[in-house]
This record gives sequence, structure tokens and C-alpha cells, in this order.
Amino acid sequence: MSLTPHAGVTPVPEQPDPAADVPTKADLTPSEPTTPGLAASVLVTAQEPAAAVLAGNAAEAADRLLTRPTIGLGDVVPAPASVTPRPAANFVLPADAAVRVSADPAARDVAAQLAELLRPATGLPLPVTDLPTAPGALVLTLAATAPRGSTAVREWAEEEYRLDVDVDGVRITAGTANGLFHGVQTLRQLLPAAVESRTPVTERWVVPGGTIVDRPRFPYRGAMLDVARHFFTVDDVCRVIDHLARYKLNHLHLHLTDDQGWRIAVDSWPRLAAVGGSTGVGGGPGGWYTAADYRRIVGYAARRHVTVVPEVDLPGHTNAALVAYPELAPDKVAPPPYTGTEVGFSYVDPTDERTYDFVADVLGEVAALTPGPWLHIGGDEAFKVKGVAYTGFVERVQRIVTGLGRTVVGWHQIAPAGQVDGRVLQWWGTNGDDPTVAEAVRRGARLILSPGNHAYLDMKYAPDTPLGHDWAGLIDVHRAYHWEPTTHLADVPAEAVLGVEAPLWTESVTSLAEIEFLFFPRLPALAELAWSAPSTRSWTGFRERLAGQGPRWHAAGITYHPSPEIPWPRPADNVRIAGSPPPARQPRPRSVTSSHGQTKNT
Ligand code: TNX
Repeated sequence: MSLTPHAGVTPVPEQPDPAADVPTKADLTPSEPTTPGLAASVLVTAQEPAAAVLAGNAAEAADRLLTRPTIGLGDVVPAPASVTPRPAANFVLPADAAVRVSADPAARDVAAQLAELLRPATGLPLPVTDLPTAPGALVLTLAATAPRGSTAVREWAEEEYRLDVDVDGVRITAGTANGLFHGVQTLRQLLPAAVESRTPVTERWVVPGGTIVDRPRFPYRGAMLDVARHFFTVDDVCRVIDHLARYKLNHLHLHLTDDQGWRIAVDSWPRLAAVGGSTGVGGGPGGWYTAADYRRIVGYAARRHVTVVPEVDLPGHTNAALVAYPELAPDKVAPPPYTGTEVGFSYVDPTDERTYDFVADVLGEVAALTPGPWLHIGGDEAFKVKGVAYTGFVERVQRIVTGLGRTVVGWHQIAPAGQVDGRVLQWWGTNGDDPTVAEAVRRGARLILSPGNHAYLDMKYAPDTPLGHDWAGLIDVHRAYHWEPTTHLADVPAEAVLGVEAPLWTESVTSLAEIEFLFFPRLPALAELAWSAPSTRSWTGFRERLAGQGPRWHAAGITYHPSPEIPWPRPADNVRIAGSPPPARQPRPRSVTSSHGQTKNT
């Protein structure tokens, strides 16, 4: 692997044996931008034609050396479907580079985002143009608008892109804007890690030559953020969306309601947020999103080709709603606000018609604010609503969702309820043998895989991890990476698997830095599982590629857990940038009570 980015340092030639001959800081002379043609202009003064040829060859070799990237074309997470390096075709971003893009609003916006990503670190103007004749070193083409006869005119898979890097430019081609967007994320990883700096860096912006053709394995690739146990601001959520987009995840599931807090304003039931939103785990002040806040999240996500999946957890996990509206409670008495971390004690009254008015109003308003097709209705751990009372409730709620023209998603406990068109079950068990889920799949349900013992990002990495739970076991990076979504559940066909989601429950998580600490480096592991074909995946290759992400997170000010399983570059190789955020710190330990059978002091 050749992943050792250095801000303000000339890329070093690849070493035949990096382990035996690691360049030291002293070898890496900080340089002014070098002029590749210089060696040639000295050498071509030789008179003999043979000498001129030799000189030309030497100049070319020198050029190649100087433009050699520190990153290989395949050093991308998630692993691309196909990678064809052309080492003679490395590209160096010139100071006058422009971004040229098809004249399509969605494509243009991807081009604008590419320029926004590159401008801070490169300090280059990078104008964006859709004039077909304009020069542009970075060219984004929507294949549908590509000229006839172009190699780009072909059938494109959903979200597929092609990235060609040549000496004179980078071309990203796709059939849709989301494909272009994924191509941009790949290009970002092919540039030196210093590109993540928010302030200008002296760097040679080399991109390794060759072609990547890439497409996702699963259409649903997601992460969940629990904003109910602890509330997170719109800005925090937007930053989480950036993290998803970086690794080609395309769904953000927001767990908006739970016992400890109701986080979305509902006009027709205003006390839900005003009263139910004012608490959180540990007794904090809570918070909630106004319709405008939520629209901002949804819009920010949409621009990054991420679909928001809102969850209103029913019929259990509803204490905050009952505090606000005691008429929904089985005994019609307001319970005290709840700030602990137990589960399974609360529920809305499934025998009262008013409950269904509430569900219809809430889901109607949430649907109206949400452009995506999904409405997640929870359904987990409603221990006090049993048998037909439970399935009858879920079936009515499912009909409300389909009546709104949306697709039902629910935790896998809703499996015994009747099938409705397109229904999706989110598996969070730890034992892949569940006949009720297999039967629901036979009746037409599809699956999102979030096995608690592989995909739950609130599980600790190791016994001494200062945050998180361990009821589903410890999840180190290898465990997050090493499972197969299509065979995880017994007796379900691979075609039923829509994708993979990594949930982050936040009983123990109180800040963005703590979210990031639990996300990184496991989120990219799950992203690779969801995006990359099994034939392109291997633990050995993944841990090497993942190691190269560390300096990027460092440059971007992202907190991460330096898992000992990963061969991170030496800390000295991290990109040090004046004015960049301080290096990631470990969150402080605190007591966490797990509601799933174990109490731990961490
Ligand atoms: C289980 S997974 C829950 C959540 C907890 C989580 C803690 C699921 C559907 N329910 O209520 O927050 O475990 O890990």
C-alpha cells in the first residue's frame, strides 16, 4: 500500500519494500511546486539524436515520478466493482482547472458540490460551467445527454458511475446524478488526504491514472441515528449525512420518537414536541425539530443523494407521547417523564379509536414533510401489547401508511402482522434463525439487515470502550465487516434482501464527537458490505484501504476510534494543517445502563 499523505511534501517514489525502507520525515523535503519540464529542458541540449531520445525518455520518467500519486487507484472505500490502473496516465490538477458538466440541474449541482469540496484545500477557483465547448479538467457527464457515438451512451445500472483519469483530466460519467455524486466521492478519495483540509494546503493534487467502473450491490444502504434518547441539532445531523455520503450510503433512518423524547413538531398534536420533546436520557433539556428544521435535514440529505427514513416508534416506546397526551395511555393517566434507559414499559392504547386518529395525523404530517417513499413505524419491544392486539394494531398502522402512498418499514417484530405491498422488515436480532421472519418473507416482505451483533454501532468495540452497550456483544471492525447479508438469515432468499443498515442508538451518546467515535471506523465497514460485490471484498484488503482513511478523518477533524486491528499510518503521517481542528480525542468514560439484560459501568 502506498498511503502516506504529507501536506506540503512532494510525493515520494514507491518503495519496493515499504516495510524495509519507510521514508523518514528527513527524506521528505518540503518543496515548492516542482516544474516537471525542468529536467527535460536541461537534458535535451545533447546534440546526438540517440542522446536526445535518451534525454526524452529520462524526462518522461522524471515527469512520471513527479506526478506519481501517493494513493493507488484501488485504494477506495467501499471497494469499487472494477479498477484498471494506468500508471502512465496520472493527472495533476492544474491551477486553471474548471469543472465542466452536462446542462442538467441535478448534474450541475453535483459539479457545484465537487468544486465546493475541492476549493478550500486547493485554494483554486474551480469555476463550474455547463458550456459544452468550455475547457474543463474535471468533466461530469450525464450519459443521457452525452453526444451520440460517445462510449458513455450505454445502459447504466442504478447509481452506477464510470471514472476515467487521464493525463489531461478526470471524466466522471453516469446515467443519473446520484451516479455522478458517487463518482465524486471516489475522486475525493483518490486525491491526497490533505484535500479534506478546510484551509489551503501546499500539495501536488495528483490523481492516479486509470478507469473505475462502479455500482452498488444493494439498493438500500443506510445508517440510523437515534435523536430521541439524546437530541442532536440540525447541524449535527447534517454532518452525519456528510459521513454517510462519503461512503456511498444512501439512506438516513431517523429514530424520531421514543420514551425519553418526541423530536418532531406535529401541528395537529402540538404538545408532542412542546411537552414530549423537553426531556432526554439523563434528564437533559431535549429538543425537537420544527417543520423547517426537518425540511432542512431532508433537503441537505437530498442534495447528497441520501433519502431520509423517518421513524415514529409505535405502539411501544411512546412514554413521551403519553406525557403530552394522556388520552393515548391505556389508563388515560399521564405517566411521569422518563429519562432512564429501560425499554418495553410504555404503549399507546390499541383499543381506543383516538389512538388511530393520532397515528393518522402524525404519519400524515411526517409523510407530507418527507419526500422519500418510506415510513418506519417501529414496532419493537412492545412487550405489553401482545398477540392479536399487537398484530391488529400494526395492520391498521400499515394500512394508514399505504393509504398515504408510502412503503411500510418496521423492526422485524412486525413480521406476524399481515403483509402489505412492499413491506420491509428491519432485522436486528442476533441469531439468524427466525421462522416468523422467514414466513413473512414468503408472504412478500423484504428485508433490511441490521444484525445487533454485527451492525449495531452502539455496541462497544472492546471491553474498555468508554461508550456504548454490549448486550449484543462487542463489535470490533472485523466483526462489523465479516458477515454476509444474503445468508445471514436462515430460509430467506438473497433476493429478499434490500440492503444493510447500521443503527446508532444514543442512550450513552451525547455529542457529535461521540457519534463519530462509534461510527468510525465501523461505518465504512458496513458501507463496503452494502456497496461492494463479494468478489471485490477481503478483510486483508479492506483493513489496508481503511487505514488510508485515517489521515482523511484527521484532516477533516472527524473523531475516530484508532482500532488496533487497522494498520493506521504513523501519527506523523497524518496531515497537519495550520488551523485544522485538534486531533481526535477519546470520549470520556461514563456509566451506561443497558436495558437488554446487562448493566455495565464503563
Ligand atoms: C434495542 S433495536 C432497541 C432500542 C435500544 C437498543 C440499544 C431496537 C429495535 N430496539 O430501543 O436503544 O436496543 O442497543
